[in-house]
Amino acid sequence: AAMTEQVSYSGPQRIFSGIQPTGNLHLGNYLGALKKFADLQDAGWEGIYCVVDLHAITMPQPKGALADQTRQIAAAMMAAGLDPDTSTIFVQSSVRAHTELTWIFNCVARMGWLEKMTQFKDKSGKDAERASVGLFDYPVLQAADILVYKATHVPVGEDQKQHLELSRNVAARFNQQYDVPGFFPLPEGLIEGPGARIMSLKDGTKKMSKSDPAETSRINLIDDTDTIAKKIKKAKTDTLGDMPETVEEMAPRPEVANLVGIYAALAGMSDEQVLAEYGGKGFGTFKPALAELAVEKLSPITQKMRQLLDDPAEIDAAMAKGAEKANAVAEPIIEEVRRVVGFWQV
Ligand code: AQP
Repeated sequence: AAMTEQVSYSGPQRIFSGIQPTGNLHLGNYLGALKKFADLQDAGWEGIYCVVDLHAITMPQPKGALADQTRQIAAAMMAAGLDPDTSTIFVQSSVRAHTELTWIFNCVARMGWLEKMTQFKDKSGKDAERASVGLFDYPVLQAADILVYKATHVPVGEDQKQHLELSRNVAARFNQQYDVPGFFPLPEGLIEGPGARIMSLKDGTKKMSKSDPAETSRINLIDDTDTIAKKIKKAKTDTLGDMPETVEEMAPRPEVANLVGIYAALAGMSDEQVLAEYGGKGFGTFKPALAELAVEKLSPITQKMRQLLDDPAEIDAAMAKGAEKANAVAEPIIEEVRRVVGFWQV
């Protein structure tokens, strides 16, 4: 279980979150992360949003692709509604404090904590001996990302719950080990809500993921209207008949629950409300309605993304400004950390 503390952090509330520049963004990334970021910004939260390219290199990336992939994620963040003047949007590798704090946290985190991480087990597969040390250390870098800004809240999808708990443990242990109660906040997830766990369109028990080899398992943000409609039409359901009438009836039907959840998240409705409208109807009615809704919600974002990428000067200027703003927050904090650790002061 995550540690708790006697003295709690009393600094300002602040959000941090990141997205890796690896492959195409999908509906899960949008609903679990991007859409939440924009909603939180609009609700008045101070937010720091990062394209985490240091995380991306924990797995091999195609030669020369990293900068373009980074620009795509930056474009997606902006297209989803993050405003570089209101929020801080930047590229992780342009703020050196992330890597410096990672090293210090490497000496705070315990091997046993990292060995429990299921994402490492999943991603390293059967050949864990050949995985990069970086992949193993990924959650420590993530803790540094959050805490180098003393961020208190982290909007992410449910797959990141375990990593977030590790961040809390690192923060608590640092505070304890260096006898600085309340120095780092113990960051809390903002995970709940529709869209926290979007599943594969082909298997309702597996999360929708960039790395799934089956293209039809996910809806990409850059998919055109026809492709989105086709993928939804072909999405797996089951042989248990028409749409369920209640949430209880839906419980043993993971594929159906996923489609209803997607509808709910896109429409800003609850599952109950979706079932009140579509319960008892056939999938021949529900799927086209879902496809239409997905296109309606995603196409303005896709369009804006394409427009930004056609003339990347705006993105690049935003990232430069974001790096400056992020550095301005991180530098004084890493300075404090150096003092707390007791390094030589020049
Ligand atoms: N299926 C999902 N449902 C809800 N949220 C999701 N996220 C990812 N998948 C889902 C959230 O998206 C954010 C960005 O995550 P990332 O950049 O770490 O992307 P990822 O985890 O590499 O994306 P994938 O598709 O999950 O990649 P692979 O295939 O590598 O596993 C995070 O907030 C994440 O929770």
